[in-house]
Amino acid sequence: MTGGIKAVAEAIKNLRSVLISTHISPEGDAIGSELGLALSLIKMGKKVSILNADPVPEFLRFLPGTGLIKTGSEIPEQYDALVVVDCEPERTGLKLKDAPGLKTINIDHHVTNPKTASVFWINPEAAAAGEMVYDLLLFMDAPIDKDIATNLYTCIFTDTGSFRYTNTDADALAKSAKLLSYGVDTWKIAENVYETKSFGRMKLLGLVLADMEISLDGLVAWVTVKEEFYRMTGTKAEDTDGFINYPRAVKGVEVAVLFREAGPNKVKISFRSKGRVNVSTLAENLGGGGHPNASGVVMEMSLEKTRDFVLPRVMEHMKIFPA
Ligand SMILES: [Mn+2]
Repeated sequence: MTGGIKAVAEAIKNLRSVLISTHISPEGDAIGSELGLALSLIKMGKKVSILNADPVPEFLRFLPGTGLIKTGSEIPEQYDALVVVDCEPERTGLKLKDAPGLKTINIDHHVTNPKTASVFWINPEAAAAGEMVYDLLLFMDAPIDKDIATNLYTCIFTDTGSFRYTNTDADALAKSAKLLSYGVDTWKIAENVYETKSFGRMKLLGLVLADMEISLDGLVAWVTVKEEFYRMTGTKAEDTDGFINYPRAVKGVEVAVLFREAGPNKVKISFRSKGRVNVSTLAENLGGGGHPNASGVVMEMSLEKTRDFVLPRVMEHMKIFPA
């Protein structure tokens, strides 16, 4: 195993054909990194395919090159290497065991990456995997044009939460600025990412927010998605994506909880912290897991019983953290 930008650049330079993939449930950084890399490698004369286990979310289909992305998990045989971006090879959902001899090259910014690829470059300092792809293309003196820059800018734009999260540093902004100089249409990206929600999703959000509750001390706010809400608004579970951000956005709230009914005796719970309370230990104590600021657990109980069981434990957990 070897690592670093130089090792990855050298490995990619020598490839004639490349298969690119990313994690299941891909978001902006995952798709943008794949496409930015793919479009540049194609310009270099390489044979490139992209294979993802899950389809491209609709709001990202405006990205240049999305037509190159195929959906499936069977790895075709004729490629020199598999390049995985924004996660480790194991999280692609591809049947890696069926291609044991395949060389893997990994570009990722997650500190949790297990470094299992043949060649890897892991940089947790990078705001997005797309920022790393940009560094790599510059390092390799590879082609960059408006389409490639549009993909890579979208990576940084989405993974920083539109330049709001703590990973928004001078580097991320400087590189975003350079990418914009290729003529990227920033409003087109923002509009597709943030202003293409369905009417039903907005009605669903209305139902969910109408019943938002908050603890007496104002530190914990929670929302509940009942299954009947989907029928009332013509929506699906995936339409609740991002709803947890609303209780967290309440002034004074440190921890937000989302209860989502997923069957008669099944509730999916998400926890989000503003940064001062570690919610990963909270989820672990309930049998789940996650990160310090974002975690979750699935409970096999009715919605009411789940809330009665979990909320006192959240309040108890808050006592560990001095105000
Ligand atoms: Mn990412």
